[in-house]
Amino acid sequence: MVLTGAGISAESGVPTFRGPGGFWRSYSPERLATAEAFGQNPRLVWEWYDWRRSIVRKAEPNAGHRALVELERQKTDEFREPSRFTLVTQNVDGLHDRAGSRNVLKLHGDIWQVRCVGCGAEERNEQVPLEELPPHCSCGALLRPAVVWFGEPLPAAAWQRAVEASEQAQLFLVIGTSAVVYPAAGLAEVGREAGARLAVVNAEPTPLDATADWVLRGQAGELLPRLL
Ligand code: BV8
Ligand code: ZN
Repeated sequence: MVLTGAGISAESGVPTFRGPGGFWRSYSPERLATAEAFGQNPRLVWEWYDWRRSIVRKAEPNAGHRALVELERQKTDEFREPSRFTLVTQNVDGLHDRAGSRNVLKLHGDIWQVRCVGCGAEERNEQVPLEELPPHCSCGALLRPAVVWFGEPLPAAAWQRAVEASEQAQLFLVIGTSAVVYPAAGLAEVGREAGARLAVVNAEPTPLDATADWVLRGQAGELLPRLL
């Protein structure tokens, strides 16, 4: 079981949330990644996502993403049961998929998906920059990014599968996350209670370090290939 956060995409040039480059203009993600902010000012929120989409579009998966693809291939071939390896991410950048990871569980949605606030239609939108800001659905209503904002529930199916994988894990690998956002960060506790060993790979200390069996301090792009 692997849980990743923004740190695994940092070496691809994608800003993390809470790091030095994490803020945008004078707003914090916690202020912009909310339904309230979108309701008040959909244009401003979409300007933020348009900017992030333009950065993600230029980003390439890094050695950390690729090491997880190789780990998945080994685990899957070795046991010939795909369920022996589960990759869960809090990231919305889609870099795990572009690196070649299969069935990535996206707990916080996908920056390349949009959803109509009126009719609920969901579709892929890869326009960079967006042709219309904010974009509208063919039904006339506003489109929103199909990501999970603060105060919103996580997608039930992905969450359920992430909990099941955590309960069955022998090894729980947490990579590149400050582990402050719940319920995602709580998966490590689910794993430990079910008997998993916990390894944290992160550039800075996290609240999980105290209960981890191993803490690897450094850059995921450097440590994961060595770990592999
Ligand atoms: C929910 C999508 C309920 C949008 C995101 C008070 C106490 C506890 C909890 C709460 C509280 N008040 C509110 C809550 C709940 C809240 C929460 O946890 N808040 C936190 C901030 C306190 N959670 C929610 O609201 C969740 N929903 O609870 O709903 C509910 C239930 C039922 C019905 C209705 C409602 C929803 C949370 C999801 C929010 N959406 N993103 C978008 O991306 O635009 S969260 C956002 O944070 C991203 O998804 C991101 O992935 C996530 C976590 O951040 P990280 O990935 O960890 O990134 P960060 O920058 O923090 O850290 C990066 C780390 O990498 C650092 O440690 C750094 O050192 C390290 N690093 C950097 N470079 C490298 C590296 N490591 C290795 N190598 C490197 N090169
Ligand atoms: Zn619509």
